[in-house]
Amino acid sequence: MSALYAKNALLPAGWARDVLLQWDAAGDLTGVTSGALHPAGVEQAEYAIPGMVNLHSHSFQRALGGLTEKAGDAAGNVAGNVVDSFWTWRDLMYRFARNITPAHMEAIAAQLFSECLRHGYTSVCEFHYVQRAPDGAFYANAAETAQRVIAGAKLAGIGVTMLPVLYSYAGFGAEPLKPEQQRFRTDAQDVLKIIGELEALRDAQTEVGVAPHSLRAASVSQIKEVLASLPHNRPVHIHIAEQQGEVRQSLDFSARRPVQYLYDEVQVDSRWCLVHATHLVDGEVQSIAQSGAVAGLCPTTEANLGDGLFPLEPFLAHGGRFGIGSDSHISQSAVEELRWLEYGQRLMHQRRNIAVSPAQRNVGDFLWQGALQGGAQAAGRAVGALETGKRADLIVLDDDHPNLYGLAADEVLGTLVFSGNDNLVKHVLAGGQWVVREQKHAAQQAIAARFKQTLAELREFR
Ligand code: NGQ
Ligand code: ZN
Repeated sequence: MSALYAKNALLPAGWARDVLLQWDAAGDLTGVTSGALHPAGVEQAEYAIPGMVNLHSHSFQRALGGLTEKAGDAAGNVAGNVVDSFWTWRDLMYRFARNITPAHMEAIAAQLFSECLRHGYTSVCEFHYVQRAPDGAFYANAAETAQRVIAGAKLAGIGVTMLPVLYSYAGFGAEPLKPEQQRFRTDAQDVLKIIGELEALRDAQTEVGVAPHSLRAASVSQIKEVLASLPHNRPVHIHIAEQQGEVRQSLDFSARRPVQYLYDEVQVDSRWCLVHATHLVDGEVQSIAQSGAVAGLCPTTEANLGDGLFPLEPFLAHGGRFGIGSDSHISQSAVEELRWLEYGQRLMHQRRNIAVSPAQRNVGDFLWQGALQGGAQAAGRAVGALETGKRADLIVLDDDHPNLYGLAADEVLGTLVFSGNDNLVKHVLAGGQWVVREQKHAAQQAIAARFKQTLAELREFR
């Protein structure tokens, strides 16, 4: 039995004092007792909060971060007539994905996930679609690349929900895939086969769900085919309504906007995570909120790609559930996602303190707790709260840092999310293991060395 004694701990009902947290060898919390005495020999922390869930990741894109920030770089751009967009970024990303090997994917995932842990994420949902070899054939083992990403997660020590992607078309109406999308090609049976292969890897740190890539890349009948055979209660994630262009294509094809089309055709419930869901009309906001699905918001990537802003305020007013993801990984910080989520709303509405509820007026607390709940639901794992039976996933904040000096507990998350750029995540416990100590990941050097070697190999192709 292992334990931590927190002078202040963020529990589901809010901050509590003098909390004894205990967990077993399997990494599950076995006791969360507030108002406890400090047992001799038990490590003490000033502030402990639950580790965050990163509900949307394409881990390989970590190796592309920062390299797409030059105007007119993409195929099809004409000098002097440069319109860079989500779609031109996507061309660059496809080009980057061409040469990546399974070993690269593992090395990148390990690096990314170690960074995520250092910045407060203890779980990740991997939306995994580079599933074939560069020539478009499956590897001998169809689940090869998914297993490599899971191996990267194990090396880093993060909990993972692997979501093999259904990806058959280039656009609505079964438009044939482009040559550069052939590595991503799966049909419903392929995806079910991969999920079957991954079954043996499921454990307390590893869940497996599914992800129809988008309504562009997967048809409604395929989605139904997969869902009919998917084991019960597995998470289902989909990209939806990220770009205005996608909304127009959906209207042209189905006479409905993407979210409306999805809700008309498929029974969307609390297993679902709608990633981005940026461009919504009022009825769609209500549909998502009422269905219990999670809106998977990725503010830094959505800003980076020029998507738009999610209508958070009406969504919350309808009781909508949300979580955060780092998606393309131009940021690996939970703090940055939450800060941008709120700042996007302030800029849009020209007001302050928007992500709150009648019961929770502190923006930082509301965002952290909300993203924990939605993230845990989207991950389909017992995470996201310091309570008995949940995974022992927590962050000890750096109470030596001047930012946290002399704060009341209910000022801590506002400070964490909105003040400064130092990383206040000091120690991280994931699945009952101390994977980060004094801001250093346990395997940081070895993981980084392998990642740099991978970058050297991949950049030869640029
Ligand atoms: C992806 N990323 O699958 O990596 C997508 C771009 C697409 C984001 N949507 C590709 N951020 O949507 O077709
Ligand atoms: Zn995505």
